[in-house]
Amino acid sequence: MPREKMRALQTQRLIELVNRVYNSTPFYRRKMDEAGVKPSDIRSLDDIVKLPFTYKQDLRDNYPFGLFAVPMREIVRIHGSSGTTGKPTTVGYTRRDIETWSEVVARCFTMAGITADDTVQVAYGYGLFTGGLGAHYGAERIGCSVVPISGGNTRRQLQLMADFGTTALACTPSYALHIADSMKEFGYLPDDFKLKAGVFGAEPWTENMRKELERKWHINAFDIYGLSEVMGPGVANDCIHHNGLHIHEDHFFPEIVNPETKEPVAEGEEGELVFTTLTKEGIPLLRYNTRDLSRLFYDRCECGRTLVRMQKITGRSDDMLIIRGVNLFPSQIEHVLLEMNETSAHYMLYVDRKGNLDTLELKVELDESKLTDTMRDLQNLSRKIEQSLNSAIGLSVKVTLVEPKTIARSEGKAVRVIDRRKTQEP
Ligand code: DLL
Repeated sequence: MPREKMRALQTQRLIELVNRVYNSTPFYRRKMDEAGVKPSDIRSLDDIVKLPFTYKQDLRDNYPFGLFAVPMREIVRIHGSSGTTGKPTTVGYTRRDIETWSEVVARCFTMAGITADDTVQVAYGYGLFTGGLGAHYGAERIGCSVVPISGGNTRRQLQLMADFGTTALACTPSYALHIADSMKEFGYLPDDFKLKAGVFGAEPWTENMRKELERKWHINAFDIYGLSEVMGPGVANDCIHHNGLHIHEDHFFPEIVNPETKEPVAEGEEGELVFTTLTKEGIPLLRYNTRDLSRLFYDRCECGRTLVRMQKITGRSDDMLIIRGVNLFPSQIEHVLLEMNETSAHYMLYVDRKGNLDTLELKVELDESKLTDTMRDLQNLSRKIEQSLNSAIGLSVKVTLVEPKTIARSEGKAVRVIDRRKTQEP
């Protein structure tokens, strides 16, 4: 679609959206009234800057369904964030939202050269996480043979991949690397597989990691981006030129803003990626600030697509970590420790990548008043903390108890996380 035509479509959809949410969602009506903006003030795409931003915190504050814009009888699916500590975020889809979602994921897989002749193994987690079902519906929409194996059980992943002649793998890049590195252990060689494409996402990964995956699997590896609040996977994907990710901007209107001032940046400059969902019905979002850092490029891609491209995500403007595809804020760990009240609140979280899988180790200082001599007491306490963390954040964490005052105190902003994965990447 020529860019002018796209802008006209986006304008029409934006105007319709703003009127719709103002009249259907008290949250947006209040926010717009506070900002002194009426639906009639939005006449062109440039007027979007008049609208207030929406943040993850707004979804938490309105948990579970406060931002839904339709009655529950129109909601056919609910997804949510994995963490159970604090308030999770919940998103709802109407039947039409599921159709749009399938359509955009189908477009992503098509960019990766996937057709109805392909067998797609979906090794993203199925469940409240949007990865599994999102990829599933998109692949089915194309007419692929879909293998809904979900994440984990690496031996079985390899076995089915070989037996079924899987041609495309959809999972996180770190899991794809882990499966590749397990081939030898389970007696497989790359030639035992018919894999030709990988559609990897849900966590940041580098160009080097792409090369490594392509070399180990003999495939072309593609980057799929998305987030549950906006839809799930399928917001953007790169084409065979791997020159940024094409955003499905007829559904998700992107902006880049300065992380401090929240003002739009000049074209091509880095900043926070913001999306307005132009067509979503269940939980429409006005100017949702993802906190993901990227840049936008509007020039035409060699593939012929006119869709705007976003640079591969380079990081985040907040402290959210992504561990094996699970989003984790260090504050969730702190919350569990404080709630248990068995240790001090001084801790340090170490993130490592061992054999391509992320691992977490938490060092926590014992509380002076609760010092104990016996080894058994210490072991019981660390096990108890490990269990609480596991049920709260859905990730296993190795807990090591250390003596009081042994964790370095910081004089400025506390450093609570040491992410050693970056330096270990292939
Ligand atoms: O991770 C949706 C998804 C599933 C995308 C499967 C791709 C494939 P959330 O759990 O809500 O949703 O996490 C969203 O993950 O804000 C980014 O920080 C990060 N993220 C997702 N895809 C990429 C990617 C899903 N391709 C958060 N590159 C986002 C870098 C990514 N980061």
